[in-house]
Amino acid sequence: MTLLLLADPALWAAKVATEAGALGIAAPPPLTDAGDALLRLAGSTPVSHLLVQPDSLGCLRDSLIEMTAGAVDCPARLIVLGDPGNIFAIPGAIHADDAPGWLGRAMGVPAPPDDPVGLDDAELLDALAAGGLRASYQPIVRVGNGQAVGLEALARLRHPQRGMLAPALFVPHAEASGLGWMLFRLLTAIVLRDWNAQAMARLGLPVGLNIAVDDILRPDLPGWLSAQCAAAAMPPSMLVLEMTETQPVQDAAALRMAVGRLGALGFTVMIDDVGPGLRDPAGLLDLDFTGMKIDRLLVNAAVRDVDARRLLVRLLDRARQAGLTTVAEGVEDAATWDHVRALGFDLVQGFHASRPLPAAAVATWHHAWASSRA
Ligand code: G
Ligand code: MN
Repeated sequence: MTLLLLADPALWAAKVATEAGALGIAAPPPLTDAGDALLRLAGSTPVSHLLVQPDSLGCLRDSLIEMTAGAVDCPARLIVLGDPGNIFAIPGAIHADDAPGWLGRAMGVPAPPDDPVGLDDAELLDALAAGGLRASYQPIVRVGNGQAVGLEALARLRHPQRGMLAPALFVPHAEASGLGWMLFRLLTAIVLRDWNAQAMARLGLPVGLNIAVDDILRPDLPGWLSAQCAAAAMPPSMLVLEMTETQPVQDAAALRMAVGRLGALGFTVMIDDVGPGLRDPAGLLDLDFTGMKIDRLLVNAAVRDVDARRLLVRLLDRARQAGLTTVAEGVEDAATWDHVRALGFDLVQGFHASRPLPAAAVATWHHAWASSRA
């Protein structure tokens, strides 16, 4: 149980310490501000509960509510201190009462059940119609010096009863029933809007979108993407397509043409989720991809396991020979970071740098991360 306290210490520190003490939990030292809370939630050490006084949330209010709306990006739940009246009601949060024992009661409120059942077409369309599709942005940083060099947009879907859902619960089904291209276009529109409305354009951070092989092969993709970027005043070089080989590539010549065409228009195309399951590393790496992202399971296995490390080193060598930028995914701690740096990776992504963030929180993370490394 790791608690955080974001509230006026004069009002809350002693009360919270008494309640925590009765539960045998260490009293959380008050955070300095909402930015501090955001960084703690974004870090790899899991936080169980964030205790907040609503007026301490400041301009990060929506981001902190979104990050705690479901366990997809971070496990923390929000406990709202003080007056449980309607004015400060935060949807999805736990509102503490003020009778002795309130902390134990608030922490005892069960989380929504983690239902592994995916959405069918009708449920997906309902959630989309309700405006539930959004993107979380996970920073990608240079392993040598920690510089932030980009973001990956990860699809999330807010479900009216089940909270925020991970893509595994709706993307595979959508793709199987022919809704994958629609979902890709909707998410692209959200990312382009976020890129301009939030700080990403100003920070000059390219953003990655996941795309299925079927969609990368579509003849209308390059024109559609170019038009969208032009309308959003986003240079194509700021858009990275991350292609996952979920189906074996049937037509390597067609894929070569498609990747070449996107590259000629200025888009970056990476090969994503590379791991033991990749069917034909040599064949794919001969195409005009600009980078290769190694799956987090392989990255973490390689820390402990000799065979996994051998495979990883072989893939890295091939990628380097092909001139590809290499990204290690799922780097959760300093030891793994050091390991992938020693292996020669260019970039890393994972909880050690940051968990996926709401768009409105990227600038706060970027500023704090840069200052902590200065
Ligand atoms: O398995 P796959 O690579 O598809 O998982 C992607 C998901 O993994 C993302 O939705 C993201 O939330 C999560 N993720 C990102 N970085 C890390 C990390 O460092 N550790 C773990 N366990 N999950 C991560
Ligand atoms: Mn990806």
